[in-house]
Amino acid sequence: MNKDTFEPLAFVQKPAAEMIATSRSFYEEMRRRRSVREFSNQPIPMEVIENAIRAAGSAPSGANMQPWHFAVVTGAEKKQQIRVAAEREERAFYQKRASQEWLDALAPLDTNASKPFLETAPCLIAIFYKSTTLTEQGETRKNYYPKESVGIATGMLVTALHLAGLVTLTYTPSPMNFLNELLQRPKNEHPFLLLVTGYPAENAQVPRLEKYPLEKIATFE
Ligand code: IYR
Repeated sequence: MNKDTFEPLAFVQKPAAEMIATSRSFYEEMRRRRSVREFSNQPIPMEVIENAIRAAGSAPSGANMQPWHFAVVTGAEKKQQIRVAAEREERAFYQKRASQEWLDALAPLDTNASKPFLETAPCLIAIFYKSTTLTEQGETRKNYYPKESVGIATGMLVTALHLAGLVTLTYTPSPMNFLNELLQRPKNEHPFLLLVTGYPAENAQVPRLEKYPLEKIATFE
């Protein structure tokens, strides 16, 4: 490859033993991550959020279009507005939209339409995927695989925040187009997920649950 749009890859191969140890300890750390619904109101260092979003922004994306926007909300008034709008949708969800099958699947989580964590948690990160991007020249450019790309970036964000010592909840009120209006995001941006971020409340409880073992989620041949 000899194109002037290329540069050498910076890559240092590690010994296999180190790779195995690193992958093992990464797994041991990641399996400690839990979705948390009881938050402390303790503020968090904003630099952690900034760095975690930088890490998310390094994710691979379709044709490197980077079709994401992260709207960070820490203000009490905005968090309250988000809670009010989200709880309105949640009431409709629990009272009529959700099928009995869906409600049964959620039963072990003991969730309901009340979402106090949207105000208690110090930081809400509203993640949007962009179906198109408005270029500096004012042209509309199509993005490729925006949802897949933002899904990967979101996974990296969740991972970065966990490794930094914070807890998160991947929260998806449905529908959540109220986020466009409340956060003044343009129509080409579509809400993907609300990442609730902070420290856990003292004595926070989480559902007892198990993750499938390797044999159940992977095949090797
Ligand atoms: N959004 C609702 C319901 C809900 C849906 C799923 I899928 C979950 O994994 C958990 C909850 C709520 O947050 O209560």
